[in-house]
Amino acid sequence: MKVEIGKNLLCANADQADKNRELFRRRGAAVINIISSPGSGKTALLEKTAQLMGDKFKTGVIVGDLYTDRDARRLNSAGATAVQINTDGLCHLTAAMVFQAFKEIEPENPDLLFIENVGNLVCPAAFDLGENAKVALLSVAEGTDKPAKYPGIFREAAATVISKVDLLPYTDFDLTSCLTELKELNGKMEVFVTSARTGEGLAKWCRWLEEFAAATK
Ligand SMILES: Nc1nc2c(ncn2[C@@H]2O[C@H](COP(=O)(O)OP(=O)(O)OP(=O)(O)O)[C@@H](O)[C@H]2O)c(=O)[nH]1
Ligand SMILES: [Mg+2]
Repeated sequence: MKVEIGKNLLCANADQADKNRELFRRRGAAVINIISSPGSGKTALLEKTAQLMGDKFKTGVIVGDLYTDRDARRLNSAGATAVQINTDGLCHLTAAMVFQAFKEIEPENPDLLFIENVGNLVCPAAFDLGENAKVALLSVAEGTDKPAKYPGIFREAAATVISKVDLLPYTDFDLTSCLTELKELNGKMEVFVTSARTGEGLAKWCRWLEEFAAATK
């Protein structure tokens, strides 16, 4: 019984995700679903991205958190158009939530739409939101072993952003071995080594986003 409920839930979500995908296509928005553990730096990366992409792209963000609108306020201050979803305890976003939130952002006609998922490396990977690509984020403070222990999202992601590399000297994170494990999990994936604090790696990340947006149109 439990399995059937789970299946129905995922099927209903998949149907709505297809509708979202078609809507995003018609509106000319390239959509990226960003997935990582809590606090690994999703909002910080998107704040910097919105500032760096500035004139080139209209950046929209749909941001999911269990509670508070703090991330949306941060992102709006950084120049993005951000809409907050509060899941009230749910550990991931669903396609229906994103559909509702997109209605608020649609009049702004974003060319690049990020969905910052709820901080969680596991459940969000199971829910298609209608995005064109998933991007995983992993901070150097979390430990080198995370891709091997939570492989699902890294296998699916078009790119992984390794964040907070300014903290490398203060951690035991082994960048070389992490890069090797990521390559083994998903040889096609782009990997960016970044710091939102120092700006390292962000120009390369933004170039990739530009190419991604152009290829998606
Ligand atoms: N040193 C350093 N700190 C960072 C960097 N990026 C983010 N932080 C800090 O890490 C903390 C969490 O960053 P957020 O951007 O809020 O992380 P998040 O993934 O959006 O968090 P949730 O939305 O709660 O899952 C904040 O105190 C940031 O200032 C970075 O590149 N270097
Ligand atoms: Mg955040």
